[in-house]
This record gives sequence, C-alpha cells and structure tokens, in this order.
Amino acid sequence: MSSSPVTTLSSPDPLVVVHHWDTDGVASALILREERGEEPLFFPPSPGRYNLTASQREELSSLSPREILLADMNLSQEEYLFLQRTARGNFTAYDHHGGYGAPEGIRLINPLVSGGEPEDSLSTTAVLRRHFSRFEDLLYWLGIWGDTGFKTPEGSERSVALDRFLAKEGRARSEFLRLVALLDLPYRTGRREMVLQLMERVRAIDLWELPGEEFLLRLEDEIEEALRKAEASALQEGPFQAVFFSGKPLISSQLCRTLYARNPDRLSLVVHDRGEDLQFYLRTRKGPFAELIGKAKGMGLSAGGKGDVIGAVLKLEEVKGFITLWENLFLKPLGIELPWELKRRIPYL
Ligand SMILES: [Mn+2]
Repeated sequence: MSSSPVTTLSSPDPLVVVHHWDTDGVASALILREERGEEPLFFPPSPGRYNLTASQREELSSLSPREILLADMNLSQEEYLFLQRTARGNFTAYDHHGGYGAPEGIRLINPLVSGGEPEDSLSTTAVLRRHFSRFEDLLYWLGIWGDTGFKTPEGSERSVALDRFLAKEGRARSEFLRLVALLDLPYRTGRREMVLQLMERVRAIDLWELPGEEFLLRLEDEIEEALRKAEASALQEGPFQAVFFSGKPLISSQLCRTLYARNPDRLSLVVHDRGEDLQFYLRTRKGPFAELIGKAKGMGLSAGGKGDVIGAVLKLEEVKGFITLWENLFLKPLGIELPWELKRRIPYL
C-alpha cells in the first residue's frame, strides 16, 4: 500500500478526492482538481466496489486530510459519516444518482436528491458544471457520454450538441469515443493500481493524448485477451449459452452482451466468481425481468437492469436465495430447468 502513487504524492494535510473509477468519476475528479487549482490526492475505491475497504479507510485516516471531496458515488450512511469525521467536517459529496439521502449534516450536491433539473443529473460532470457555472467542456462531455452515450440515439438533441462541441474543438467523434473508452479501461482490469496510474498520467498530459499512452494499450490487450478466453469457454446447455469464469477483469456485462448478440433467442448467462462475491448477468429477448429485479431488491440484494437484462452482485451467503428466486419466478413459468453446470460451478448453492 505504501508504494502506491497515492501515498508517494501526498503532502501533509492533503485535499483528497474520493471518486468513482469509471469515465464519469474520473472526469469529475479532474473537474474538482481544476476548480480547486491544486493537485489533490485521487482516492478511488477498488474497481467493482462502491465502498472503501478497511485498509483503504486506515490509509485515508493516516493521511489526515484537510478536506475530502466525494464524486460520482453513493456510499453507505456510515461511510459518509466516516469521511466527514476524517476530514474534520470539511467534506462535500457531488453525485447524480437517485433514490437515497445522505445523513443529516452532510453536504451533498445532487439535483436528484435536492430537487433540480433532470438535465443536470445525467452525470456528475453535469452536476459539477452547474454547481461551478462551468462551460460544456471536454470533461463535461466525457462524463455525459461515459454514463449515457450507449443509450443516446444518433440525431438526438444531445448527440447533435456533442457534435457541435467536437466541431468547435476540431476533433472527430471517433477520437472522442476513444477517450471515453480509454478512461473506462483501467478499472475493467479489476486492479486499483491501474486506476491510480491513470490518475497520475492525466495530471501530466493533455487528455487528447491518452491514445498514445503505452500502458493503456497494454491494458486493452489484456482485457481483449480475457474476453476472448471467456468467450471461448462458452457452453451450451438446454436453452442457455453460458460463461462461468473467475479472476479479476470486470467483463461480465460486455460478455453477456456479446453472447446475446450471437444468439438472442437463447438465455445468455454470465457468472463471474470474484472470490468474495459473485456477479450474475442474464440477458434474453424477454422474460419477467422487472419482477425479478424488484423482488431481488426487496430481499435487500444488489440487483439492477431493464426489460431484457438483469445484473446482480451477490455475497456468497445471498447466492442461494437469489438463484432460488430466479428459478421460481423466471425459469419455472417458462418450463426451463436450472442449468446443471451452474450447480456444479457454484458450490454455495
Ligand atoms: Mn456517473
């Protein structure tokens, strides 16, 4: 831990920015750096996690930060209070996710929680743009596109506005999309050091030069290789096409989409055994997804999705309950049996 870039760069009583590890989180952290006009310590949680580990909390405490800013994350009530305490009251959270509140006394800048324009809650970079009265700059657009680009139709108002911005900058859309993807790359390795390395590089270079960064190209190869390997292990059982894998890379949602594209008539299932928890993805043309997601959330599980997909991150002790729910609610009415391979691969069933 002591050799991480986070600690080597630290000054006494630093300004610390705790931020989400995805494109919007990274761009938001960079906006906060600009607004403060100083070099903060960037302190993302581990990829795939929405909380700090015990040792990360210890490290944060030992830095005795003079101020902590939180960007693009919604933490547990207890964690807000921890950050507030650790920063001796100098704590502010900036976010755009809905459906929660921060404990009393916590400064939370979030239009969805405090009542604001929906347009300002597309990304945390949008929240920050409004809050600090900034222009629609590259950082703003990176956050917007990282969080909403995949569901923004070409020709829509937002898509046209992006094109207008890029024309002004003299950049092609392909260049911009490359940046969005590259900022998302380090966390997808599942390795926090890679996110920290990215945060050190983006202090030093012009963002448009990111595609020339050797280490990102290596990470790209690493993830493509992991995807190829996982895809090659796909098996067919009954109506399922399924991949079971373990290891660090966070590639489940992309894998599931790839399987689905291959054959949308089958049930595309991806199960990622991450050791301490299990990531579950299912995508198929139709099924009682909304009901399954609703019931899973009702059980206190971390699940989400839409009309044709569900993703869930399950603690080991939650796996059995979730799979039973899935079997009864989703599979049985369709006359589908639980894949035996699933039972074989998941010993906690
Ligand atoms: Mn976001």
